[in-house]
Amino acid sequence: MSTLTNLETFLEKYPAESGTRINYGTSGFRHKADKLSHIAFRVGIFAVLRARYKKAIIGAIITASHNPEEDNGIKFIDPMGEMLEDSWESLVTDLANVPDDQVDKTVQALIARFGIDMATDGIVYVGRDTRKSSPTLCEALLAGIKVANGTSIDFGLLTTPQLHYIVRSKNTNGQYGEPTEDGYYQKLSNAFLRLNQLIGNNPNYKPHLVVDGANGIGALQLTKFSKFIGDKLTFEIVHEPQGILNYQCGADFVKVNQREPKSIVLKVDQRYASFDGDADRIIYYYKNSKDDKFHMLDGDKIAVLVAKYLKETLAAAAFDDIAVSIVQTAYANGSSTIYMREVLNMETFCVPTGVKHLHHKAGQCQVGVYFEANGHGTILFSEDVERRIKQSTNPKAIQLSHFIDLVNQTVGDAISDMLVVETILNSLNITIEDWDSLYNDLPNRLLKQEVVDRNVITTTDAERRCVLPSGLQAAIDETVGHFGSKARSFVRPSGTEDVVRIFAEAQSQTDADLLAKKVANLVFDFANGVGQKHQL
Ligand code: G16
Repeated sequence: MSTLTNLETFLEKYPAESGTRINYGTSGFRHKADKLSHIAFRVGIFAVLRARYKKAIIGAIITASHNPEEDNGIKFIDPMGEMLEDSWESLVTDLANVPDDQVDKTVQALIARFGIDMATDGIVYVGRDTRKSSPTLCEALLAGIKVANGTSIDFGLLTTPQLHYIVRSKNTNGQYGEPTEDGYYQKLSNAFLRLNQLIGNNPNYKPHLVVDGANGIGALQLTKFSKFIGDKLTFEIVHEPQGILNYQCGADFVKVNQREPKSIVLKVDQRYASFDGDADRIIYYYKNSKDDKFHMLDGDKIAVLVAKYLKETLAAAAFDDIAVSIVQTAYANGSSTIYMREVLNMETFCVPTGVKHLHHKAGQCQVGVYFEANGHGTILFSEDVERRIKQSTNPKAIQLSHFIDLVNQTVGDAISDMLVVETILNSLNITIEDWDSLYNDLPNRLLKQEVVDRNVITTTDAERRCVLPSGLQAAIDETVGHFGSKARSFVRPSGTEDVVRIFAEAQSQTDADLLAKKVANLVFDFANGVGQKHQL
């Protein structure tokens, strides 16, 4: 007998489309929004099973983050605010893609396999970004939760990291923080104000920042947050209420195009930051007074700044034995890795793209700093390190203790990361130009290539080598060989967009651009490219 209520009615309302298989990718389900209603409905059912299985609250956020406005997506948040456990990704992919007449059977099989007690609570916390399609998908998700006889709490508009924070806070009975949106602002603002009071106002640091919220949720939530810190840090928030999400603005636009958002005119002596569509990434930039040009400080530069600060502050607090390690992906700029290893003397790790991989590795370190080059990252403190720091009465340890509270340890968080960067610039008494000059990025270029089926490309070695189609890696190696010893390039199928990504790094920007185009053309040839090849 089915344990679901009114399933047939809702299957009629949210029928599956045949032919389009949608996988749980780098960051949940992502696709054109009009293809996702039945997925959202089934995700609702699945979330209740997951909550019952874990005997804890589960989160489900509706967002496609950096993707264009017409896309949308749904991602789970596990009880401690972490990403959905790997082995359950394929289970939800199956449920999302079976024909309508097999939904019940698939759900009953999951219940039996995991011994899920359908009589217990199945509570799901729900949030969404500002996309026009989000309310409709949210309705489908809530319907799924109801069909599985679960309980939903709909928090409405939230940044993705806010929902991660709320889920963890609730599941730790408030130990991590108060499990509300206001609780989030309270926790971060208290930590920020206390820490900066201890640091004081250093002369080279100006507490004002221009923030581009990608025309999305980040701008709305930062406006609310700013009231909690008053004039201790002021913002000019760039947000066009009628503007298109992520269009010619936002962290991904800035990172990929290596330029400021179209609506911003850069001024010297001013710091700028861009969030992405759900405010889990941040990129800094400014106009350099010496060359009058745009300069970008991406996730790698943020990781270096954080690592340098932590290393120095831990030493000053007499915690020399606590190691800070850094987790990056293949996209990390070669110069950043050299700086981390050779100047900061830190251990670095390279893992596949996707916050879940970085988070997992960083969780094995005493202090794990992880940032993707695209500005997605955070800092994890092991329980033991956190306990030692919080117990110490050393003045620097007290600062570190507030610093820990400033970090959203559940996931990368643009608002929290911004407060971390601002605090460190103040603490080190440096300008953004000083920060930028810690090391020089190797010129690089990111491209996308459309192909008939991106899954024909498979990779190994943390995505740095391509396994299939056969012959592609050898052709990439041969091409890279013509660009000097510092050159490298790799390709990988995106987990969030229907494209293959191409990364190239070389001694000069001209070389990096040319290498990327050549490798994109190889992808076109070996993997059934769509559209036009690059003119060389
Ligand atoms: C998501 C993931 C990131 C990843 C990015 C791009 O970011 O959380 O870890 O770097 O997608 O992934 P891919 O290259 O596979 O498309 P976001 O900000 O879109 O959620």
